[in-house]
Amino acid sequence: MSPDNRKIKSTKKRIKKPQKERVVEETLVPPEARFLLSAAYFHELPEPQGDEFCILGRSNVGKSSFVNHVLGNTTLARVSKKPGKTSLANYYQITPSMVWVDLPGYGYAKASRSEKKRWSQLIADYCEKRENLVGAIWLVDIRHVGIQADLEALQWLLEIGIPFFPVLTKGDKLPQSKRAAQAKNIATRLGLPSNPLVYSTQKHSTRNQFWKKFTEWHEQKILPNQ
Ligand SMILES: Nc1nc2c(ncn2[C@@H]2O[C@H](COP(=O)(O)OP(=O)(O)OP(=O)(O)O)[C@@H](O)[C@H]2O)c(=O)[nH]1
Ligand SMILES: [Mg+2]
Repeated sequence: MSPDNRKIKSTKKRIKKPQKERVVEETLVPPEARFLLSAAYFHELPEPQGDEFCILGRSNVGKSSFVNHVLGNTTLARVSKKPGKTSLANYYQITPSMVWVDLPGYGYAKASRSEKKRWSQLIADYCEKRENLVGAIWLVDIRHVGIQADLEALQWLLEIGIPFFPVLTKGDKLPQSKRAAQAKNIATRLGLPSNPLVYSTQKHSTRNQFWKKFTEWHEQKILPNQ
């Protein structure tokens, strides 16, 4: 083999096959939210300012965990394994023009009678009378379809005409292979026009998906419940 031939051979070795194009998902940085205040009664709510969204759902469905995860800050809301942890309307400034309110959960039977009464009054007053309420982020546990308390909440949301953005929580508690079918099943059972977003605090990609869909919804490009 001549020296020239050797050179050609080694050059050939260095030529790499073109790499397959990899789709890298864009990571959205969540807004830097901060806790504002807590209110136990409607008359304690702050002056309306900006667009307000509430986080609504059964007790223990994962509302406060969702707030922390989707905003990338575990110090914002208090979370507990036991239902009934959030007993006040907790206000968070999300952007200069947007506020979220983490509400107590509905459907918790074991709270005292007076507490249950105050919670349901607070939720009802808030959703029915709050003038700058733009919509509810409505959380439903992906494993529990058609629980009476959720069906009643849905009926009520429709009656009072609050736009709502449905989110299925605890997605990781179902095998991946069953999640999409369950989302479809829930959409059918609840009469939703599209499959709700499946969320999991164990999966960072769901945060991205939420912000993408929620922003579209907020900008009124897509209304998930209409
Ligand atoms: N595996 C899993 N657990 C979750 C998820 N979201 C919430 N949890 C758990 O569910 C439990 C209840 O969560 P919270 O966020 O306190 O629920 P909540 O709806 O705010 O409850 P209340 O304040 O009592 O109305 C906690 O043990 C959380 O760790 C999730 O996506 N996956
Ligand atoms: Mg809570």
